[in-house]
Amino acid sequence: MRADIFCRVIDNFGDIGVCWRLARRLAHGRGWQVRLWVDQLPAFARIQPGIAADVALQRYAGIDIVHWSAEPPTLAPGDVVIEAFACDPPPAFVRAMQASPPAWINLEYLSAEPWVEGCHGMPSRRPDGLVKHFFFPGFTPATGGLLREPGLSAERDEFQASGPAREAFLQGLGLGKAHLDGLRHGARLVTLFCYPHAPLDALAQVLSQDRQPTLLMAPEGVAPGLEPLANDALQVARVPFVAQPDFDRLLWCADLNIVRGEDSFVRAAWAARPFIWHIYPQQDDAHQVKLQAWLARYPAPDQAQALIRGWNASAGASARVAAALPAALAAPAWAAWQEMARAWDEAQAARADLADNLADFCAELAKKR
Ligand code: TRH
Repeated sequence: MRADIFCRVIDNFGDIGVCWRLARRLAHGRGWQVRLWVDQLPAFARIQPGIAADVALQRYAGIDIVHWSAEPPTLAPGDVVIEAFACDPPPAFVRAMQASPPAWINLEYLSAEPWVEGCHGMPSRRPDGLVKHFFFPGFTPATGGLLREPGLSAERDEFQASGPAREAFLQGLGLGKAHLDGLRHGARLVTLFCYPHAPLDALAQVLSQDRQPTLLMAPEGVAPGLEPLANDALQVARVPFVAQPDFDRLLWCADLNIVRGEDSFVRAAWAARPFIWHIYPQQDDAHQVKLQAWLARYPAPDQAQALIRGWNASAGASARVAAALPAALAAPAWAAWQEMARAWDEAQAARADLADNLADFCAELAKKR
């Protein structure tokens, strides 16, 4: 199969993050020839060292990468066209699709809302006769599933079982001796990848007064106001932006991950450790519905649910986090949350992943053509 994946970067790194993972899964897992069209290469280069931010055509990890500029190159469509998040491939490319219509997929945003099941896989015929199919990621068998590499659980479990592997990895990220010593002596490791409106004051207030010390690791440029909030009990360390596999490993290292968007959220689930989701804010609080839908499928203890709701509250987030965080980190909630995170990962890992589901779906469409 030859596939074209189209990615328009709306904001931050999630759009390209999802597309890049999907491209690798289809190319490396299914042997597809993948061409990834990206409009903003600098965002791509942040999460994948080695990507040139100013090149029209390049090849990386066996995948062709096309700069989707105002005047994109003329290339014949493959057997499958995947547009991420309704990004509308270039009109000339769509016209060229008429000659031999490919399987055309609109990969939607992830949501746990029940209506997704009814819309997953639905066709939509256009006036020009081309048919687009909606493909919805999701948490249930009636959806397209979630991106997850085969062998992930085994690799993660081996890594998490090895103290020296964690230490060597963190050292490689630039963590100094004092911080590594702190972790060796029982400091809690928390990663923080959040949006600018996160209730950091409350997070810092609780952690800096806790009996167990914390090392808070945040990527460069995220939550720039953290450092002044540190004290003996709450240490702050910066990590550079790293490629996705290392970002995943960082999440595997932590006791608690604070993540955001869509892709880091899924990867925190795959760390099989407790995490707080900072959901991407939408107009009119539409994200709150998505958050509730996910929490209904994430059976964390009440204290953890209260914390996640508080973290995302449109008003009074700091007070709610200050009240909820100590309870979520204390017994018995913390142990229950840890156990639940492992069980939730295991349950999701038992399902086929999004790339396999999508490849099978496209193969079925191809048969019908
Ligand atoms: O960056 P995000 O906030 O992105 C998105 C987009 O803004 C999008 O428009 C919006 O609709 C969506 O959120 C909900 O969050 P996300 O999805 O978690 O993407 C971050 C990506 O960056 C993810 O693929 C992991 C990657 N990453 C690295 O590879 N290395 C790193 O060091 C870091 C910090 C992140």
